[in-house]
Amino acid sequence: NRTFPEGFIFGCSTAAYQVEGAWNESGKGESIWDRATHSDPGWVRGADNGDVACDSYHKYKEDVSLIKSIGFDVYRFSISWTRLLPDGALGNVNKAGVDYYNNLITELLSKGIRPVVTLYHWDLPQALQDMGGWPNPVIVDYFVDYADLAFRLFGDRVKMWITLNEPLEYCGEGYGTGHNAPRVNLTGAADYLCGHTALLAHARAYRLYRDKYADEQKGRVGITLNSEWYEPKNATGEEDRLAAERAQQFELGWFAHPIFSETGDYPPAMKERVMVNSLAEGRSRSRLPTFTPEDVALVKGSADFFALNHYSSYLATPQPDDGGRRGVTSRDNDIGVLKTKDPKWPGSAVYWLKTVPWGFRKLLVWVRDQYGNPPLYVTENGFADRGEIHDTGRQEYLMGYLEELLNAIHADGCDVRGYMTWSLLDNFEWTDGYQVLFGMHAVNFTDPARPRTPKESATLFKQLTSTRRLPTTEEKEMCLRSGI
Ligand code: PNW
Repeated sequence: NRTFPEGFIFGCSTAAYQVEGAWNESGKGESIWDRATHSDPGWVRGADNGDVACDSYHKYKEDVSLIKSIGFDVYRFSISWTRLLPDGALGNVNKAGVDYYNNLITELLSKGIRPVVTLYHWDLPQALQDMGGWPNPVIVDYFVDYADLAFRLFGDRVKMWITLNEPLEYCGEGYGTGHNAPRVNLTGAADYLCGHTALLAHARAYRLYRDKYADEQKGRVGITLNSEWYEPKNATGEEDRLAAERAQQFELGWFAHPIFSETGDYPPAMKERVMVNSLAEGRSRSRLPTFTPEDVALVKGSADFFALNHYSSYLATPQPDDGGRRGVTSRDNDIGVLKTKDPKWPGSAVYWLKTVPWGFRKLLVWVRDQYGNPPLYVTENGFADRGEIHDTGRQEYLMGYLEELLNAIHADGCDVRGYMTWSLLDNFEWTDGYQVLFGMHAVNFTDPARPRTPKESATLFKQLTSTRRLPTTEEKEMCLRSGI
């Protein structure tokens, strides 16, 4: 069955720092990505940054017409916290920022496209980082104030909200490995503190919406969690099966278990392992913070739907020396899993992204079983190349992943309600700059006008949204030859 269910939603995603540009225009304040890219330009590949990016701040009408021409139902974009609140705090609301998002939302709705709005896609106000950033629980209050403002300003027209995008990534890479802004390298400690604040900030924003806005605005609020699929390296070995399950719990479970499980709180296996390692390091308590019973109750059930970003899979086997138990503090050692890629899996422009469609289906089934089959939206899924128009790698990827998504719906009974692809445009791919590109439209980043050109996958999506059915390979080829 290649048909998508009645009411299934198609869309595409972007994030403010990756597409907007205008980094200091019309009163916008400085974010941690502005600071990190400017203070150490060589840090990002090609010394690139998001100062101009796709210039969507000025070209949003053109973006909306591209979305319209593909026939998407929704557009997922993020609000730049510092465009609305330059210092991160109420007291200084930037009128130009309010105007920009009002204009974007109006433009979308005038073309029949519904906005899906992410409040936080990694661009923390630098002023809040100066207070310690996400590892400091004071950020909860600032985030709730910001969310309150956004609900009040835009909630009459925005009916689907995402509080945070991928806390696993921005905590793990921003405060753990130091790979992303704000480049804090305190793995196994500050990443867990960040995650704790993130869960509380999300839950408080969710409860605020329910209490103050839901009756009148009738919108829904969720959080976007990302997960790869972990497949046991040796299919018959119990050790590898346990390693794969542990990786799944430490990554998706870290955030999903407190919100979507029956019991709430962190996954038991995660609490136990971090405690054991912490004590082995001579500490008197776990590096993983503790939720009070009130916190557990606050966070449990704090989502109206499950939003999932998924890209690829890993093979899992236990980390041979089980490093954490030897006293080196790191989140990787807490997980204790060696992650590899099967060399047979087709590759992309980045090492971590291989085309493994069946992993998507297994992950969807895992979510169904762990969390009671929640209504689920895929909020990101996509493929990286060098920006070519004849994007066969992306087409193969999308055909494969959408086929497995259909299997998950029709054969496994997963309650998947929508699919948003990453991304509308080639854009600033974080520390990979403009060398690794995920768009269905190419952008010429050397031309000040930043012209957009549809890739072949844009045609494929056009066909998808008009037929609501996944074409066969032959139908796809025919459609590409005729240009719809
Ligand atoms: C997502 N991984 O991040 C982000 O939400 C986007 O902003 C980003 O552009 C997109 O994926 C493509 O990278 C991820 O290594 C980055 O597993 C890397 C991973 C997962 C998610």
